[in-house]
Amino acid sequence: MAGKTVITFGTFDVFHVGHVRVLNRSAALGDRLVVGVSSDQLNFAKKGRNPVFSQEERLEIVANVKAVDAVFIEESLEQKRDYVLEHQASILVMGDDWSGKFDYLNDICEVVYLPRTPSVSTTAIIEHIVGNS
Ligand code: C2G
Repeated sequence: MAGKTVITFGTFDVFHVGHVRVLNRSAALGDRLVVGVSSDQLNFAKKGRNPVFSQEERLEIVANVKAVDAVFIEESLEQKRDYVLEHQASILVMGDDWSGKFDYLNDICEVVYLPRTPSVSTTAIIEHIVGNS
């Protein structure tokens, strides 16, 4: 496959500007951007709550972002190596809340952590809507 493939992962629930920025910045690091969208089950395991939007809805939203070339469902955090190899990615991008956590994949790809957009999060949006802040 010609060019550099970038891969990134996330839940992308209640899609917001922090999400679109990390996707744009990820895409700018290569020629093709592939995104693993966390399954509902993985999200529940990580965060202890169900996402607002289902995995099919989140997948559809992310697939329709201009910077994104391909999407798939991420079933487990432990399968990162398989996903990187399967999609022939040469760069793995994660938000810096995961800093250092995926350095062990350095043998098969470059691992880049990007700073999060300040003051926006799915949790804050949900709290705002329910009137807690
Ligand atoms: N993000 C950001 N700025 C924010 C919020 C999120 O840059 N204010 C980024 C995160 O750093 C991540 C992406 O947007 O790169 C998706 O964020 P989440 O949906 O919160 O992703 P997460 O649940 O951490 O899932 O395999 C790892 C997981 O799937 C990552």
